[in-house]
Amino acid sequence: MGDYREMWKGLNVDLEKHDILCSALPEQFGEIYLKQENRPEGMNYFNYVVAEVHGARIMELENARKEGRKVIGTFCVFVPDEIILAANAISVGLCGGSQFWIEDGEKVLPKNLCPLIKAFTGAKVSRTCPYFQSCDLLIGETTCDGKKKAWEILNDYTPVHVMELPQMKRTQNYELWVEEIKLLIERIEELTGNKVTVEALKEAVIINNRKRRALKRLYDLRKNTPSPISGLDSLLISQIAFYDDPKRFIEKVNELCDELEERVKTMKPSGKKRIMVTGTPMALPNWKLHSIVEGLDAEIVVEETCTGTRYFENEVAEDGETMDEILKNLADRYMGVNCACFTPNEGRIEDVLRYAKEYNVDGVINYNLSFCHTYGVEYNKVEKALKDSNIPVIMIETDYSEGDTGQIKTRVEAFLEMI
Ligand code: BJ8
Repeated sequence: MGDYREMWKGLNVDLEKHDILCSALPEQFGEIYLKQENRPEGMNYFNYVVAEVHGARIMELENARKEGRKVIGTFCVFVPDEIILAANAISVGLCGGSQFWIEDGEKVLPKNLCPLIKAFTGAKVSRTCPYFQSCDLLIGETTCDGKKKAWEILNDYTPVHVMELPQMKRTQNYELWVEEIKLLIERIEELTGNKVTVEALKEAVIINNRKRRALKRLYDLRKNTPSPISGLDSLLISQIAFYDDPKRFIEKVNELCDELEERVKTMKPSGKKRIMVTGTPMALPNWKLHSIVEGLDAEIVVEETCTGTRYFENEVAEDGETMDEILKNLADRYMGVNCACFTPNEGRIEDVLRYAKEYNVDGVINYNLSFCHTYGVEYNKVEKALKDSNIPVIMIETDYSEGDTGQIKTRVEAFLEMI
């Protein structure tokens, strides 16, 4: 990592604390990622992105800000990146996947709350995440209760614009979402001083669709037996998708896919159990479940999560010619995301069953972050649907701490033996 201390200082990062955070990551990454055997060459770019996670990309954001561009932080796949891009601003998905931030999060939030919320709040409160420190605006959403209320606290530290996400999918809910997108446009136009034009929005739709297509191509390659890429590596790519430069990211994912296409021609069956993970997202650097599972005789071949299929499935229709048409196309695509905060949410059950078949999985791990009630309650339906289709499933509920790693390993081991 280059010397970025001056830059971090300028961003009001707590340098001392940040040093502690930065010292842990290379070792963790080395242990989990670099020790994997036979990784594709194309992963070198993504290794570099992680090595420079608080360096080169932050420097790019800094340079863009010096040129007058704005940086906008998001937390949910419902926030339409197209609007941010069309206003010539930069969107960064803010990670909340580290145990490091929990302690500071718990200073302002209850302990019995989802670790993702505690971690991102802790990252801001402790001033140890240069992405947070680079943001000119955060965009929250009314998804789960914990996030909804956390915005009020984050707003004490930095401006937050909250989008009201409907929780049902009736006609009036689609209409409300279009109105919310319009309000977002107003807020972002005001912040950036740029007009979101039809032309810019059309272009942004195309770029974001290309990104979705690249990820879909990667995931489709994982349908091969064996998968030409580990679940760990695929997860890392999904996590990086949230904050990397979109055009470069598309190029690098496609390069990697070219390589993987060659690989599948010569790969021999490994006999490893094929696993689908479904449930709550895994924000960077949460690699806990994947490293446990892939440390055993199994490969994760698909994630039905927001750091997986929910991020890239379904494109925005590109036939919109007027602002109203494009906004309708955006609303249709985003309202097609099947998050457990919706009721009913039958679409997610259909997705889980479809992926189980498409990716030819031997079993499913339902991953639930502690205290996530929407996904926790929805497990009842997921389990029933999978059992009715004779697909084995287990529920793993956990947080970011390492305390239960041994116990999870034992449970997954027993599950793999059984399936
Ligand atoms: S679209 S999954 S990114 S809300 S924060 S709901 S884990 S208790 S992240 Fe999400 Fe958008 Fe839905 Fe996806 Fe549960 Fe935690 Fe809430 Fe969470």
